[in-house]
Amino acid sequence: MSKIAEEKVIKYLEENKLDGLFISNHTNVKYVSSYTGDDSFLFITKSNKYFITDPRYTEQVGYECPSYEIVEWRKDYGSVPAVVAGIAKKDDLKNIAFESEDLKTSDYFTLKEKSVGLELVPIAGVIEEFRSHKTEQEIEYLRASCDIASRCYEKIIKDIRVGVTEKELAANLSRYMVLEGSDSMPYGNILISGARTSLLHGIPSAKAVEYGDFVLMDYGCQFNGYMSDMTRTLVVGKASPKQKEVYEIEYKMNCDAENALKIGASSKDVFQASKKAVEGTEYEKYIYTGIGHGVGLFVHEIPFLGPTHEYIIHENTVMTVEPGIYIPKWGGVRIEDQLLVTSNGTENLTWATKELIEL
Ligand SMILES: [Mn+2]
Repeated sequence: MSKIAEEKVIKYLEENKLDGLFISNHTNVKYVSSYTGDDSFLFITKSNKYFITDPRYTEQVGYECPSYEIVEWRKDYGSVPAVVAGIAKKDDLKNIAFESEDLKTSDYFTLKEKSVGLELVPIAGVIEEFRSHKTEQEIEYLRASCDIASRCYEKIIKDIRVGVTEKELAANLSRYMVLEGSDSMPYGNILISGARTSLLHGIPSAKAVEYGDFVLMDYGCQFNGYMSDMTRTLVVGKASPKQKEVYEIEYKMNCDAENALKIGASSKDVFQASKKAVEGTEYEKYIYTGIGHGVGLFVHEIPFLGPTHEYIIHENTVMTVEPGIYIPKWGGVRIEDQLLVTSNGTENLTWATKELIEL
């Protein structure tokens, strides 16, 4: 990835007559350099590539990013923006771009103060757009990440029973993903039950699972940094008629949206398709409009699906489709798959069953 990503950055600099790009967004740092650590920055100029970090990471950067010149910001400059200003002066740069949606305001002011005469050009969404075109290797990692998450659905189901708490189940789920091959730390999982399932991003609690509860699991892991994100909802015991009805509508919403996801479709098209099954029912008022997002080195990235987004879906993007129905104080159902958009439709990377399971 990094080679392709770097080439795209260099080409962007040339095309836009920029002398350099200061990359502060952590996911963009990872994407461009293949670095796996934290707290680091890139400064790519027309003649050099600087990796700005501190002694906690210098050895690791030497292994992971050997083509970069490492700059320890504490040692010679005192702050990260001071490094950028100093290098710009040393290398005689006239203008540099920075990530305006990411750079801290205080860092921006420091950079401005220390780089008199240097033009600072705000850019946004540029590397994010590069990231939405997945390479073969990225797709392979995303597929592996989804495989792990799907395998763990089969495992966690066996642990779900009356009396076990949401936290216990969430801990088991994380453990299973590590044992199945995910990177060491899966990100925070949503595992909630009963009426709490209407909380879109509820946090696992000490509540014990009860007979008749929905259990909603929205989770995923990383494989070589690449993320999976899936949701399944099941019923502990026999589903009530209302649970069945809501599940069926939601299931249809999920399938309709996935069928609408294809090259050339807009975010709005997919959203409209997702609504068809719920329109005119009493549950229409309980949907949420954010129904999907790209996934890669970060869990929520472009393109986003919803009525206010302008994205057009293209080939080799990997994204989730996750409409849901959330009824306050009663419960919610969400089914989320992660799909690869291909030249002949989509491939669902989340192969865990989405038929209603009654445990
Ligand atoms: Mn999601």
